[in-house]
Amino acid sequence: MDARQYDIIQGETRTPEFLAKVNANGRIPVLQIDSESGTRFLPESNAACWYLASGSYLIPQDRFAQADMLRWMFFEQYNHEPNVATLRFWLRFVGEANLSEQQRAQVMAKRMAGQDALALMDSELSSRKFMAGNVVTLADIALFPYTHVAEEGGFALRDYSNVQAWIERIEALPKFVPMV
Ligand SMILES: N[C@@H](CCC(=O)N[C@@H](CS)C(=O)NCC(=O)O)C(=O)O
Repeated sequence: MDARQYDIIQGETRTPEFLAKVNANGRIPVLQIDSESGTRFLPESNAACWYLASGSYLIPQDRFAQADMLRWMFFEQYNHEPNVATLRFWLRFVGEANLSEQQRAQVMAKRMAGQDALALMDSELSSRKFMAGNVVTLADIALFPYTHVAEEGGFALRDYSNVQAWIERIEALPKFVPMV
């Protein structure tokens, strides 16, 4: 699978061409699907993950288990990513000194909401191995990336020992591929 990088700091996802052809929402990641009937683009990371994992062991068959897994994927989008990932982006890539006044005003609220999200994960992970049960699912795939680098956004992972153990469990999975 080939990957194309876009520089979001330079606004490469906001060009008229990107908006018209790839994602009218101006954001990455976007999965490009080429088939005989043409090329289609699928924005939204969790939609792309669902497409790729469809039919695999990463999506439980049981109706409740599947919905419960989706619950954690919605949590990732609503409670986790906008706080944990956004703060990391602001602090690590934009730089604290370069934040706009509007961004600066949101830092404290995002820090508290991000801590709440990590604390909820930590308490849920006290009774099971993975986010949606004792087997790995797409919910873990959705939540792992920004959780394991949360320190880069100023979150102290040592405060969440069950989350730390879960990170180690995921990194020990046979087909785990580290992010570069
Ligand atoms: N809900 C979306 C979030 C996508 C998103 O916010 N992407 C950011 C980078 S992580 C982006 O492309 N920002 C560029 C911009 O807003 O111009 C997903 O999970 O795919």
